[in-house]
Amino acid sequence: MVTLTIDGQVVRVPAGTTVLEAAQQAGIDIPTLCYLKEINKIGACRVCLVEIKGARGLQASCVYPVAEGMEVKTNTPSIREARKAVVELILSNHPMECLTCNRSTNCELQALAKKLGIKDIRFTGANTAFEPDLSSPSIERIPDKCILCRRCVAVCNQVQGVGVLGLTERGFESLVAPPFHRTLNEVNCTFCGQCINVCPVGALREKDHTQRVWEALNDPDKHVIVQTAPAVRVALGEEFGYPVGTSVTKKMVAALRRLGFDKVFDTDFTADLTILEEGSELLERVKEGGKLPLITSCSPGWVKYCEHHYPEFLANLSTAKSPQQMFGALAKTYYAEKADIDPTKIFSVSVMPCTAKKFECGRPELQDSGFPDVDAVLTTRELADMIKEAGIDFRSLPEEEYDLPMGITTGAGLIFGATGGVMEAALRTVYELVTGKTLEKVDFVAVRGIEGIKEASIEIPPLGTVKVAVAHGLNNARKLLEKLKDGEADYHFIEIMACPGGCVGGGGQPIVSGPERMKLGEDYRVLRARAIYQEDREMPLRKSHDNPAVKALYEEYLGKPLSHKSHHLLHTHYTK
Ligand code: HC1
Repeated sequence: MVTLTIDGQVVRVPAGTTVLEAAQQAGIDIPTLCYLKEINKIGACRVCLVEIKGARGLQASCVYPVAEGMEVKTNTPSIREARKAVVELILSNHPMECLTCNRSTNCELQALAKKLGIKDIRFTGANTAFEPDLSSPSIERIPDKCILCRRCVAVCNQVQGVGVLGLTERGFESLVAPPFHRTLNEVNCTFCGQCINVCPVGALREKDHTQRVWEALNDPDKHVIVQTAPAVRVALGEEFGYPVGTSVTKKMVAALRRLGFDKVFDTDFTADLTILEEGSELLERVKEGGKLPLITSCSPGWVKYCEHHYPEFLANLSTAKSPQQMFGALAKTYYAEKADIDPTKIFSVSVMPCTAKKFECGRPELQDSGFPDVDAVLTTRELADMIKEAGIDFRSLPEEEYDLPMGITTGAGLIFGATGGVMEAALRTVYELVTGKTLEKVDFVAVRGIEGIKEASIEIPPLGTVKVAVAHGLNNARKLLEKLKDGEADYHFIEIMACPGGCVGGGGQPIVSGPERMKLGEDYRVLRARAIYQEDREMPLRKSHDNPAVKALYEEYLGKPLSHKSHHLLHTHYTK
């Protein structure tokens, strides 16, 4: 341990701790901008400057390690003046579009300017104008607003291992962009949106689908239905002041009705259906010597990563469509027939924690109803914007239930939203399908949690030992696939989710700012996942094959898992 003083307060921290982290542990607030806990520690923005006795000039506390006997000051007139000048310089080259910026009131630069008491800007920057990149179906880059903090570069390269963003050029021409000034659509971007989640300003944002949804809602000829993904319900509340990790499922349903949706359904219903199809596919491959390990394909960012970087594993991907797309395919077929509605009049919206879902819904492989299966994809943030725009007082809403039949779900469908959830849901079903026995302990805790790669073995007689693995975050996916390629691991079934933490950490979720991440005692994705598992525990049904609405769907419409009709509507093939 190392003992130092910060602002006269004695602090003891482990060796290797930075001055910023030590101050934080002592409850002393040092402002930051480029720093992002566990992701970006580069001392680039110079906002976290402090005075260290004996050191020359002011030092960036986010990269300065503590030392025995060190004396630190964090709040002197010269430190405050230096921080102010740093932020004024950034602002001198920043578009003053706060009134219309999508990050207004949720912008770390705006908050910092306020916190530092900046009322005038003494400097004039070049205000270099860059072309916005609106090319991708999921993510838009507005480089004029970029403050070169490089958080997005760190998350894209180190956390996701995708590496399509980097710093180019010099001086006022400096730019964070894909190589050779290509657009995001021209490079191997997976559209995971993790860059948006870490951007402190409005330089990265999702492709807006709110206008097309408003138009559909305002059209009396349209029957507008909505599905909500598992992870949305445990994060939406953050946009309305609830603590991270609060589940607002039933208020969300009420809000969607007040927005004017004709039916409010749940993606968890088709998550249950996915388990029936994917579980059956696993058993078929095991029995018939098909390609193993079977790898989940419900995360579109992962599928795109696989196509770009590991096409040799495409045959391992489950042919089962993602729950979003299964829902879309059924909305304009099964539901349209059941509700006696002309499918051309149905407008199908999904609310997703994910930006890549906007790309997924446009994939040509995923249009099997004869119409666009999903017409619009709102992120959790966009749904919150619409609720606010409609003047709905979210916190005062009553709790309401989903509509029938595609709102009937189980805990297994719900846990899809956290890393390991698809695997756990599959094991709950596969065990009972194979053994014919009731699974008494449904919690497979070995596949839960935030560890990057999780492995487990489960005895399923007469199949024997079933070996599974779970990876979340694309860098972890890469490590796992490399192990497979090197023959260092063998599994029957693998779950891969593109986003760290799984969908609870999706690129369309409410943004947890840098300062908030420091203040939260735990990883925000762990808190959201805990809310999911809590809700799962409280569900009357916790196994997908027990879902009565899924059983009815098979009886009335699909026949059985992997039937001809199931294959037509619910399965696809990804080929390179
Ligand atoms: Fe997900 Fe999925 S779990 S991919 O993370 O399989 O986005 O929540 O909707 O489709 O169900 C996302 C979440 C989501 C699908 C399901």
